[in-house]
Amino acid sequence: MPHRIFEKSKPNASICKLPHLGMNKKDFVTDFKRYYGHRLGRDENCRSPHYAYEALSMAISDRLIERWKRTYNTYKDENCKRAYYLSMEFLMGRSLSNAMLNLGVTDLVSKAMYDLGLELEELEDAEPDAGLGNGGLGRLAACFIDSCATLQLPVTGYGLRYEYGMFSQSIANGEQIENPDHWLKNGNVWEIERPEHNQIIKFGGRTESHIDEHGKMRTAWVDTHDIIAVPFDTPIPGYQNGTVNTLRLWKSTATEVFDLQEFNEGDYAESVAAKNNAENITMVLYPNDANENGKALRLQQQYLLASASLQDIVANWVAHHGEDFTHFAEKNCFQLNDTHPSISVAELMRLLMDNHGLEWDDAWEIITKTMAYTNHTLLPEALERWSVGLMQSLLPRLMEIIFEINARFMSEVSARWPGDGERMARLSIIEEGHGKQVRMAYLAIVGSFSVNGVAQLHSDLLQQGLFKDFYELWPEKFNNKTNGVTPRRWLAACNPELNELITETIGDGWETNLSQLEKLKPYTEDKKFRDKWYKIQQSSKQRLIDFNKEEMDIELNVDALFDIQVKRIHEYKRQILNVLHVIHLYDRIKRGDTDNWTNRCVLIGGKAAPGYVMAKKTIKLINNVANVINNDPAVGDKLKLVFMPNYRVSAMEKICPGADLSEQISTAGKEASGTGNMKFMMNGALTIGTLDGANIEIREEVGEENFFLFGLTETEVQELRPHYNPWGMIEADKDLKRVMNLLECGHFNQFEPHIFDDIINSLKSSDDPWMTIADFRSFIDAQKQVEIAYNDKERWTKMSILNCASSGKFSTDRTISDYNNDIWHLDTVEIKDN
Ligand code: 26Q
Repeated sequence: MPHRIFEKSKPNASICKLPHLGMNKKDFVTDFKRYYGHRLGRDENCRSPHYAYEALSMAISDRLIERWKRTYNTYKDENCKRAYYLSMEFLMGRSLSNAMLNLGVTDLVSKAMYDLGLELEELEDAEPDAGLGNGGLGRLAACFIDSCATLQLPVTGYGLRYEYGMFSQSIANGEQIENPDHWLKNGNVWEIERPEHNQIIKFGGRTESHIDEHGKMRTAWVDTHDIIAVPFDTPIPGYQNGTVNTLRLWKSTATEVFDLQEFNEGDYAESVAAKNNAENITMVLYPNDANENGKALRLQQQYLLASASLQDIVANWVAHHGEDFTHFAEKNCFQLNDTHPSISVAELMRLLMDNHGLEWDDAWEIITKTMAYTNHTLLPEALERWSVGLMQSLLPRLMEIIFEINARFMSEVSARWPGDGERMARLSIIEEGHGKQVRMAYLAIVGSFSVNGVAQLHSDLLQQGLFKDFYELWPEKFNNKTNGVTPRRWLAACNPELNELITETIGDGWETNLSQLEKLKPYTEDKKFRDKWYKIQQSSKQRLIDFNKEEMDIELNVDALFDIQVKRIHEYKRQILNVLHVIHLYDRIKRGDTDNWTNRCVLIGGKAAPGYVMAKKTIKLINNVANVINNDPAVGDKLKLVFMPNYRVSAMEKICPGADLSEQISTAGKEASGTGNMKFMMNGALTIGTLDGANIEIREEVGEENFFLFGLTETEVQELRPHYNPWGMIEADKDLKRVMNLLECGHFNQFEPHIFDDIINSLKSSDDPWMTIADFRSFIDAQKQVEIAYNDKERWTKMSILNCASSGKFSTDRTISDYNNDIWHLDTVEIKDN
């Protein structure tokens, strides 16, 4: 009876036994044609590169899936310890070129497509970005899982499958317009839906206590409104090593049971509305990257991620080990990407106690041996807080557990510091006051065995400031893990020409052992090598020029200094300081102060959170200043200012190879790490930067003579703050005074009176938290040094090579090795050919 095959308890392996898929040109051509013609039903009349992209991606994806199964089976057979990276954001960008690189087939596929009359780059550009993140934190998660697979570590990423990712940005009249990003509208060849692993997520309702058959007090969470979380898996290939790990993203849908219930009660409309509500949870990524906004939907998203992922992992444990959790903590580790998934601390308690019968102490021991928390911000206003009232109504059982965690924690504190009520109030997970709030960072710290910052300065400042009391209590929990970026995407794939030159010079191996780039250092003295390096930089600049011409129809000169600042728009990142410098250069041109002039193109890109008024005004200012400068015939090629719209992962892949100068100019002590700084450095750009975040470590690695430093240190910022007097500084600096005059007289907003008043006022305010004016003089002077260096082509090229050669530390392979050695303690797993 064939239809019963799938009901047999023993899985039928024979249906999966297949010969290995071929990895040569001919096999790719055959598969490509079959997908293109048969699966997608297209022919030679099809004018869109989209289907060719899809057909090729299917052929590539097949090869990944083959290795994916082998990896899955190997992990299962080895019963190895696993880690889980829990993150509300995975900013993956495009998959095709990365998959080909990691399978080692880029060149042969490129030739195969060429034989078919197709240009590989055109197909790659047809892929939409998976923009499931805001910026640094989301892209870090993507780089991390790439490195985990490359290091053959059994790590799974867990996140949300937003229907709409980060909005796409366009500019009208100089202002940001947000357009919804329906990235899934043409389907997604890289994912596999796995309804067999659906999880039920509870919301609302109330709790009920009862005594169980053993006389123990038990709590049940009842009368809940349930939704279903459906997992979609994406393969994450390591670099040419046979490992393919998993990124599992949850999508919310309505439960049939629930619908039926409401329907039976006659509330048809209610039931349809409830279904919509359930499907809404993973509809859209919240586009703010700093300020918490307290929206119920966001809390629902966070809980969905935590609950679905933990239930998935616990169910898998029970399937293999039964209800015995004695060894759970030896085999599992959770890394929390900021506080966003930190409700996990309470959710794992709930699952272990309410669903699996563990006692509080046993469950708590598991939590505090498996949870690890990474902080990504020093801005106190960005620390997540949720109102107790909201939590009680949405997640009543979780709120009870958090109260209990806090009560036990408070008694620990009072045992250590008897009678110190102020300290207790400072440390409490519950912030008392008008509306009680849950401090999510404190919940994460109390529940975790490890707390880390993302660059040395950031980790130090956390211990001295934001988390000082916790550091005093548990110094052993605190550690630093300096960020990195994956050199596969951010050098090997995005800069093929430099890739080739590096490999022909020092051999391969640097892709997975980036400190080997050091071997380039002697070649700074080799004129032939320098010429090649310079030529490649120039051709990357030309490609960036072409990209800009395509996207916004502006002509740039390849001989100009390409000065680039791309990142989210935020006051602390000080795009305005960059603009002040541009206005100063413009002023010099207009004054005729142009001896030894260096032509410069200043490119700025980034998205503003839709509700962040100052950030949106900054975009408008950049565009208005650009308009005046770029249309002034007296300026010509001497200076250009361009706002590049819709900055995203795939744009950065074209931008970072074409940069001469990388702008990392945040107020010292505000940027936790930065990762764009590392991408630029790896591609040979020089940095102008403050002593902030990972800039400090970049400068240490490359040497102070190869880094343009300016600005106050974090300590100096603190010392100056009480007497900060921007007005006095403006009066004392002729150049600054002229720049401020141009702004204030409305030179850049002639027909839009007062639109920049807020910006001007905040610059001139002694309370300006970002102290932009304080760093103006030092920034201008450092920019002067940049010009002197740039005018000496040989010197600049040497410095460029040294920046790339010194970037080894900033590979996420190093970062992930550090996480693994200090926190996760996973064994590497070779993949068997099973
Ligand atoms: C929180 C609550 C509600 C809605 C949104 C958020 C939210 C979302 C994203 C808060 C923060 C973020 C993202 C933060 C982020 O990207 N931080 C950056 O992390 C990088 C990786 O560690 C660092 O390099 C940057 O310095 C840091 O700014």
